[in-house]
Parts: sequence; structure tokens; C-alpha cells
Amino acid sequence: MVDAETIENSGMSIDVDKIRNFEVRSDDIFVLTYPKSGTTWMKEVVPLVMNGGDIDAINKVPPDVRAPYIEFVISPNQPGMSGVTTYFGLPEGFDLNTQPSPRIIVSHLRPEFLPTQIEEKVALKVIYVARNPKDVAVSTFHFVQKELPLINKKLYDSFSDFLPDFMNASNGTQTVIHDGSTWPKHVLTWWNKRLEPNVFFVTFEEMKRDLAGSVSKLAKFLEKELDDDVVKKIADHCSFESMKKNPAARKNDYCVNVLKVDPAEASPFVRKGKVGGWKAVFSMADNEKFDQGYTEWLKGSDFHAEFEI
Ligand code: PPS
Repeated sequence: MVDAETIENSGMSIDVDKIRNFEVRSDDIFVLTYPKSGTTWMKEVVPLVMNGGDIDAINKVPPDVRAPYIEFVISPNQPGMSGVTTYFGLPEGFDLNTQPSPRIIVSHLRPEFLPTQIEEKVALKVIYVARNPKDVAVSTFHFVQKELPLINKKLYDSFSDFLPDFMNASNGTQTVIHDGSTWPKHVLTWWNKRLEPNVFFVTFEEMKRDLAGSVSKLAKFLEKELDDDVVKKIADHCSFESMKKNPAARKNDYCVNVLKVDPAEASPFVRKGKVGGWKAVFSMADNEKFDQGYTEWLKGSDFHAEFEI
């Protein structure tokens, strides 16, 4: 049971009921992630799989238009960082309700805040990307340190200072990019549904290990027949090196105008892209505390995150 009518996400106030009542179509494709888990990456892969690898076609449409975040386009109230979605490239008056099918719709929202029809429309496809929570924590830290000043919040003194907030989804973290859900609630909900025929559960680490293999499996799930050379072309275009050079994937406008960072150097959307980068950031004490929490989180579950590959 959710009693919130609005929640804070990236400094924007989100009308939960409006999202829960959103009219879903049976051919919608939902890309769901906990933040910093590979959303930007999947937003590049899915449109290419759907259009048979036509890179020129996807380059004509900004990523947040071809695969918009439902929480940013369906909710009316954006007092905190009013106007930031302008930099997503969304045209004036953009209406997700009238976009042509099949729509690719993205969300970080926790399961109970999503449109209730996701559960009902059995043909609908759900792609869930999970990432090991230590790398998620580090990636989130880099992001919140850039977003906190935008909503007049104090920066964290250090990663160690931030980590407890990440683990509890409390205080600063919750109001910046989370909606109050913790990593395990988000990931385990979808892990537990992974065998449902309309759910494709993949990890950042699997994609990193074998992107072409993941693209190929995803194409089967999306009922698209792709030749090996097209799969390779998609994997090349979506490699970290290629996306790091791609201004649209890096969200140049958003970086420059909202986050005030140099996108080539410091875009938090395509930053380091590593598995195991956490090792250079976690102290021994951070790691011990994290491992204790992680063991509790996963009690009774058969999910295992890959902290290195
Ligand atoms: S967001 O803000 O929630 O949408 O962020 P999200 O896109 O989910 O996650 C950002 C992290 O994904 C990395 N990334 C990639 N890694 C490997 N290959 C490719 N192609 C790629 N594209 C994005 C990005 O660098 C962020 O991770 P970190 O660890 O911060 O580098």
C-alpha cells in the first residue's frame, strides 16, 4: 500500500497517481532500472534492436524522446528543478499518450509506483537491468554530488559519508534521485519475476562481458530477427568507447546547462562504465559495512550480484 500522493525525484515532484493510472498498451516496452544501473546504455540498445540497427534513424531523435522517462513526462509538477526536462530534448507539449507504438518507456520508479496496468497487460514487454550495488553506489555518489547543489543541499564530505544514505535510501539520497526505495527492494522484485515470459532480466555485468550476446538475447525477447552483422553493429555503437564519444548519449545539453559539467570529461551518464570500479573508492570499513548490509538484503534470495568480472 502506498500512501504518498507525490514523491520527490531528481528535485521534481512526481504525482504518483497520475503515473499509476497511466494507460498502458499491450505492445509497450518498459525499460526499468534502479538508477545508475545501465539505463542510458539500454536506452541506446533497445531502439536499435527495434529498428533493425538503423543508427542514422536513432541519431535523429534524442534518447529521452525515443525512450522517455515516464516520471518526467507524465507528472505535471516540477517545482524543484523546473524546466530541466527542456534539456532532455523533449519538444514543447510532448505527450507520451499520443506517441506511436511500440513505445519504449523508461522508469527508475519502485514497482508500487509504476502504472498498475503493467501487471495486467500480459503481452507487454519489461526489460530490467540490474547492476552490482557497490558500483551503483559509486556511480550514484558522483551523480548526487552534481545534483545536490541544484536543490540547495549540502554536498557529502566523502563517499563514506554518503554510503549509509545510499544503503537506507534516506536523507539526501532519497530526495535527489531515489523515490525512497532501496536497491534490494527494486532489484529483487524484478529478479523474482524474471521467469515470467514478458520479463527480460539482464545485468550490467552480463552486458559488459558480452554485449553482442546480450543484444542477441534481447532481440529474441523483442521478437526481432537480427543478422549477426547487425548485432555486431549495434554492440559496436553501444560500446562504452563509442557512447563516450556520443553527445546525445552523454546528454551534453543537460550536462552543460543543468549539471554545469564538461560532458566529454564528466558526464555522469557515460562516465567510467566499469565493473569493479568500486574497489578504488570503498575503504575497508565501507566494504565491511556494505557486506553486512548486503548479506541482510539478500537473505532468502538466490540473486547474486557480480562485484567483478
Ligand atoms: S541514470 O542517471 O540512472 O540514467 O544512469 P544510468 O544510465 O543507469 O547509469 C550510468 C552508468 O552506466 C554507465 N554506462 C555504460 N557502461 C558501459 N558501457 C556503456 N556503453 C555505458 N553507458 C553508460 C555509465 O558510465 C555510468 O556508470 P559509472 O560507473 O558512473 O561510469
